Amino acid sequence: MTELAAVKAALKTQAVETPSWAYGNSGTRFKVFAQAGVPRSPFEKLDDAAKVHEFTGVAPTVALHIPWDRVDDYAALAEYAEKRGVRVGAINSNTFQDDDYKLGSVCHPDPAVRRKAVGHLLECVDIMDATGSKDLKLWFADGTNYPGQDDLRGRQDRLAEALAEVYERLGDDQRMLLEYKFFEPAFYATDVPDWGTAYAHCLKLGDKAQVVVDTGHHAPGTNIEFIVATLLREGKLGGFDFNSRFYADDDLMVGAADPFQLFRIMYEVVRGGGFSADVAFMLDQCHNIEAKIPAIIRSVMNVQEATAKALLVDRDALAAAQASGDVLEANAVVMDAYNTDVRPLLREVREEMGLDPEPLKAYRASGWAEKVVAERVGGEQAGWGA
Ligand code: PSV
Ligand code: MN
Ligand code: MN
Repeated sequence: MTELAAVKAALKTQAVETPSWAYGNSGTRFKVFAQAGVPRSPFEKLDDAAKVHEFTGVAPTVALHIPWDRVDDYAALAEYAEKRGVRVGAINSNTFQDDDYKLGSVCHPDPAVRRKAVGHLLECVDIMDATGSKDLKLWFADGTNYPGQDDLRGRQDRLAEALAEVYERLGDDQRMLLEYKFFEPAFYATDVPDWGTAYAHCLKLGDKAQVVVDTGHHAPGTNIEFIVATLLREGKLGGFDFNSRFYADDDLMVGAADPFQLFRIMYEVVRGGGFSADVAFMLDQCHNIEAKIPAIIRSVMNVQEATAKALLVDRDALAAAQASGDVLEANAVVMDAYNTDVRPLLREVREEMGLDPEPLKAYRASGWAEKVVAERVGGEQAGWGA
């Protein structure tokens, strides 16, 4: 295989998971601008996700969020997805929306609240069993607002105990993906604030526990690719929640704010063998003012473009420059790849996959947006507050 053929082959195998909550209405705490035609049920979210896969060819799975995507029959939901050419991806738990969770969930001082939270996580594993999902994605809003509010170490002990119970319940081919976030909603101390804390818990739990890197969950200036390289080196990178941030956890389209950062991250993934390993490339975004399906298609394309550029880095030339201490040349090799216009290459890849080379144009011409606006009246509010 020529090198370009290998790059194309890799791009064809890439899979980007889209989040069910990105298809519904969402907003900030100030206002939700409702859009016409948004899904009214988890089934309709899958219909929209199937469209993204139809036009991109690389978005075959959809992450669910419980209870936002609660249904009576999860096996039927999975079957519905499969009939539309997609599958259920990660099951995202939600231990942050009930009044009971004011002081936390699995770290709460009251054992009764902890039990309720663990019960929810175990229910999520039941849903994984019913849908064939392989990943349980855990993000905890747990933390404290004031020094002295609770015992920092005690909360870590409670977290470890809860995680261990859920870990025991996982099947052989199921994983637990632990997500960290440096602040919010708690402001003084967050119980899983960084990759180190997530890593320490996952290490103790075992091979089926891995860390999720949500690109929006870091302080400004954080070198995320270093974290990616380190986790991959340790075999503990479970996946990504991709999105973009300008200020905090903005959940904007991945690759919009800083496409160079996304490229640097994808280079470390390629370099670390994560591209062919079980690293899940998930989106965790909300589309508050832009049309949702086109924004998700655009996001998938942004991931593809960053990946293509990462695959194009001339690693032999880079290694030679690094070994000889040629700082400028090493940087030039990386920048050459980043500055390559990979859009023609991706158009070719799509044509070879039997797709329209222009997914956004093809989606717009398909009439799907007009059809759902006409058919779906009274969309549900997905995401926060659903
Ligand atoms: C909250 O910050 C958050 O965006 C996390 O990143 C989760 O992955 C997501 O919500 C869904 O629970
Ligand atoms: Mn996330
Ligand atoms: Mn987030």
